[in-house]
Amino acid sequence: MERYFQEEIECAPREKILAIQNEKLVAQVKHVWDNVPYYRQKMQEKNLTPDDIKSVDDLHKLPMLSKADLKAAYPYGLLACPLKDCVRIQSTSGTTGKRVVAFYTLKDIDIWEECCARAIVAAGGTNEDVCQVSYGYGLFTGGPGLNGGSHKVGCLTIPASSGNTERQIMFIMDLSATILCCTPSYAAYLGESMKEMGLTPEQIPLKAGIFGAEAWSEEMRRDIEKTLGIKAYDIYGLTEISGPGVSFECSAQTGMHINEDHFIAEIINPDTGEVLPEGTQGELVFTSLDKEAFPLLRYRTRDICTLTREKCSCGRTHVKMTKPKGRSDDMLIIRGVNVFPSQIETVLLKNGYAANYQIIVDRVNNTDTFDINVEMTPDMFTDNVGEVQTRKKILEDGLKSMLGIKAKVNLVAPKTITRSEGKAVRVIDKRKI
Ligand code: DLL
Repeated sequence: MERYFQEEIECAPREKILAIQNEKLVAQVKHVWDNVPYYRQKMQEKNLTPDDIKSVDDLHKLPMLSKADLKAAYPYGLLACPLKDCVRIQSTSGTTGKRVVAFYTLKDIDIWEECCARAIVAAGGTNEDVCQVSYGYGLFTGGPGLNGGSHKVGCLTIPASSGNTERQIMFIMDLSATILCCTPSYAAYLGESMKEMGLTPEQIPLKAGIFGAEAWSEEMRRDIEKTLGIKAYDIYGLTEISGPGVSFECSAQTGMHINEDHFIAEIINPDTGEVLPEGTQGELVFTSLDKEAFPLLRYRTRDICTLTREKCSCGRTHVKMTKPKGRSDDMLIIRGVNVFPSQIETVLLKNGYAANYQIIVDRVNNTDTFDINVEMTPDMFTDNVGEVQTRKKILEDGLKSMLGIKAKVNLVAPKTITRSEGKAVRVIDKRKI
């Protein structure tokens, strides 16, 4: 039987959600106009006042925000309430050097934790569960968000944080942890380590995993589910919008329900900014409907995905997003072709490899070089050169047909690629362009 944390809202008819969104949006635009001069000016540049925004239908009129705005307004320029009302910051490392700093009031934290609680209940969590949170704690939102959600569900919470793999496994086994929250790459590593210790899926007490913070493929999901003997659920979010729990997977495991009573999602063409119809792939844009301290309107995530409103078997009515393929800024352009690491991962896992790989791109004589170091699994490992060559060719052919360009595969010995305890670093781009 499907369980919900807040059934009346998670399964509410579309009209009810729309009414909530309309009311909250009008109030939110006024709140931002009154309190954030930076955004007010952007609205004025478009000749807009809060009176122009009467419902969600007017959303497209509002200016968009991007990472560049966060940088320009760093650190306090987008804060919408007095500092005395803020109780926390969370942060994420920015690619441009400056960190993103997001602010929270007590109410903001409460709503964020409720969103995480919805995710835990959707993964089958109840107050009978022991939930090990192995996302990093501290400035990263993963640990604090799932920790708060786990409390709200009433699970016994193990705030393990990331790292110290032996201790992680000890707690899972000794305290009979039933739910594991961490990045999918760390889950895969924990699974690999437990297998090496001789633990079978039947001996591992876990029943569900809530894995997110980075892109991962369906093949990787199946691998983790098999090694740990669990059902693995995806969870998505970003610091700018709150953290984990912006959307989460349900028993259907076919996309993540976006918490539409708190966030409006749009899909745009990343090149033109044009809003795209439902079902079209594009860049995800979020509007926070009730954040008090750091309310971003039409924030461009750079994540590429598709939205769908098809009826879900779990009973939830909120729109679903597909697994992001990766960020538009994770996308590599190699010899003019768009390449997402997730496509490479799909080919590797289909051919029996684990997700232990590294992509190295460089430019020699004005031509891009494209190498992929792929770790062999212990049972594939051999010094038979012919066999290694055959394996390499199969992978190169598979990659060519997936990507349309040729990559050079280097098969390396098991355990030679560094494991990640948080988000995996899979791309080394040495091109100086
Ligand atoms: O990663 C929040 C989070 C923590 C989500 C724990 C889920 C679990 P940031 O560090 O700000 O926040 O990074 C946000 O990570 O824009 C996506 O590109 C990526 N991302 C997050 N979840 C997923 C996912 C957290 N399930 C950025 N699949 C986002 C793919 C994801 N990418």
